[in-house]
Amino acid sequence: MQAAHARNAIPTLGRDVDPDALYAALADAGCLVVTDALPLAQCRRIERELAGAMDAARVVEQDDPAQFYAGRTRRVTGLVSRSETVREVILHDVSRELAERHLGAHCERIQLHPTAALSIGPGARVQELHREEDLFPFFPEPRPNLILASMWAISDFTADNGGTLLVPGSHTWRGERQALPSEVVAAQMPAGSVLYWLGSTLHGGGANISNSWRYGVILTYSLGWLRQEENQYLDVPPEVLATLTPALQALTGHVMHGGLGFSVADAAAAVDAAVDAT
Ligand SMILES: O=C(O)CCC(=O)C(=O)O
Repeated sequence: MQAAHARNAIPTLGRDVDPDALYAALADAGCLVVTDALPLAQCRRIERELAGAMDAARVVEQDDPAQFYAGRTRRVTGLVSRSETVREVILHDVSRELAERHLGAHCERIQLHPTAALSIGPGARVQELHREEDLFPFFPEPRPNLILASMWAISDFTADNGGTLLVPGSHTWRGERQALPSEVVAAQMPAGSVLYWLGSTLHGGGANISNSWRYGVILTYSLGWLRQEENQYLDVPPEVLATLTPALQALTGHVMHGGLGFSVADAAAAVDAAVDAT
């Protein structure tokens, strides 16, 4: 009875909890909320830094149910180049601790996968449940650990305003098993919290039946030798790359992974040297 209850809930822990205990909860349920991870002042700074891009984002008013992305949503990618505060959040201690535990044994270094600000507006429908690792169908199931996703709550997330839907426990499912409605749980968390889920966990954006926009920032990490979902080589051009710390330069993937990724470009060579020196 207790196990069934645990499977139907997203574990929620504070950021002062020991990283091993955080990862144990994440690995067990396939998802985890960590509260009080980001001061509200930083949430507001992210909003300000991305306001121009979010205002300019195209909002599809006429929803097409066949589309992966629901209408009445705003999506802005390329966040490393757009927001200094997002750069800090990418390097957040808790994310790095969890990503190292989930991915570190299978690569020389982890990397950033996609970055996006996702805002779900009033009237938006639910998104189809999916797994981040669906982009890598070439691995037989069960797939190795490939991806860790995080969703930072910039506004409060509720069951009514499009809080991300998760299927706790679905990271252990095989084949075509579909989630029953009773197995789907909305992440409800105050602004400043962060939701983590594994690449094998079913999830999707929730429907927004409220009057306000839900605002989240998704930052995903993957094994350092996988093709990144977002093309960071183009989205972080050399002039931006030169302004990043070595740790962030390494995360964007502009550093060789073993023998992979050599280049004649001065910028890439300088980054390799800077990272080697740390
Ligand atoms: O917006 C969300 O809560 C989830 C978004 C998502 O999973 C996606 O866009 O692939």
